[in-house]
Order: sequence, then C-alpha cells, then structure tokens
Amino acid sequence: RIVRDKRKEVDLKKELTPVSLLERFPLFERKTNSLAEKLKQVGSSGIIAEHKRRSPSRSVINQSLSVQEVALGYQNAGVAGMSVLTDLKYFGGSLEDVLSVRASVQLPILRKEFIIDPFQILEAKAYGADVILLIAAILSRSEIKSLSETAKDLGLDVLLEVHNEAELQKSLMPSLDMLGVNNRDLKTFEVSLDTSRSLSEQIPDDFVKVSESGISNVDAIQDLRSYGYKGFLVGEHFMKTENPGKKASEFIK
Ligand code: IGP
Repeated sequence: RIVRDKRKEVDLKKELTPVSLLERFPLFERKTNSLAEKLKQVGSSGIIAEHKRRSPSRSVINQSLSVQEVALGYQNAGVAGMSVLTDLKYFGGSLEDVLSVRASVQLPILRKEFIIDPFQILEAKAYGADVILLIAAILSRSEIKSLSETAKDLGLDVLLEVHNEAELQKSLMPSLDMLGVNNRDLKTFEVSLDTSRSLSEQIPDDFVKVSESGISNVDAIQDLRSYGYKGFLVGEHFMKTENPGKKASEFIK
C-alpha cells in the first residue's frame, strides 16, 4: 500500500525535479556529518530526536511549533542527531522541513522516509540530510544492497530498520552503518522494548545499534545501553509537549 503510494509520488517528483536539477542544488556538494560516528563517541547522549507533526497511530502530535524552533530546542538540549519525517500523507512532513532544519542546526539529519527509489536518496542529499532510513519490511535484499550503495556513494550514512529476526538476517551487509530495531510493529502499531532486547545479540558489533520508537523514560535508555544500543530514536514523547527541546534535555545529563 505505502509502497504503491510512494511509487506514484516518486514518478511525479522525478518529472518536476529531474536528477540533473537536483544535482545542482547548492547543498548537493555539502560534506555530510556522520551520525554513526557521533553515536560512537564516548559520552554521546545517543538521542536521535525526531520532528513529527502527526502519525497514523496517534493523529495530531504537534502542529503548532515551527520546525526551526523544534530543531534549535533539540540542539540546545544536546541531542546527537535529528530525524525529520518527510512523508506528507501519513506524517504531515516534507523535504522543506529538512531544508529548514539544515538552515538552523549543525546536527546530523536523518531523512525519515519510505525509501524505495534511488531518486529519494539524491533528494535527501540535495536537501541537506546526512543519513537515510531503509526499512527492511518493504525492501528485498537486492534493493537494500543497491539503495545503501547509492547512499554510501553520496557520502550518506545508512540506518537500516528491522522489526524481527527474518528481516535482520536478510539485511546484513557491509554497506549499512547503523541497525535500527523498531519497537513498534508497523502493522499493528503495538510497541514493546522487548523487540530491541531480544534482537540485540543477533546484531554484529560492526553496526551501531539504534533502538527506535516507544521510548518514554530515561531508565529505558539506561537499560537499552546494557544491551549494546548506542542510539535512541525518540519522537512522540518529546513532540507531544509544548517544548520538545526541554523534554529532550531531561534525557541528557
Ligand atoms: C519515533 P516514537 O514512538 O518515539 O514517536 O517513534 C520513530 O521511531 C518512529 O517515528 C518511526 C517511524 C519509522 C516512522 C520509526 N520507524 C518508519 C515512520 C516510518
């Protein structure tokens, strides 16, 4: 369903902004800032704070703050990186949000999108992102391979997201930097941090481990660290407050 929607969206966008034009965007030449390297640094907060206006599981989360305000708040709090949802239909985001965040902060930026086509990776680069997300549930192994290699060629980091053992086993390859375990089941929206706990030992040490979704307290982060996680992707818990940056700072010493 979502893959079909994205196919259409991408075909339309390719006509409006052909690759030859994207490659001439000023940010296309920008040297990227690695999120994986940032997470590996000793003393990193590990927090990847997300900008999320709404979601299919919770409808409206926060529509009143500007994306710049949110980004500056997160940066001041000391987060390691920022995730920016660019899907319009389900999350109310856009690539312009990435551009606004890029203009406001130096943090590594993850383009949070359902990526199915190399064109979306060129867009990510052209709009100032540093990292792309690939979701194992909607991609074959050969798609993961070609998309991640495209990203690496452009100097972007790759975060590969899995939700179960089969997705993890089919996906392991050297062109990935980070392995994200999504605690939320994208089909049922059920959330359990046990997903991260139980998959952790099957993720080889060459990948930076990231736990995604449903994280709402500092103790959970301490616990996940003991399973080897170095990155913690948090959206709703910060965004549902009036001051997401302030909420994020409570998670960072
Ligand atoms: C953030 P949460 O529960 O803190 O808002 O979750 C992030 O993990 C979630 O938005 C997410 C997501 C995704 C969204 C993880 N993987 C894939 C869209 C597509």
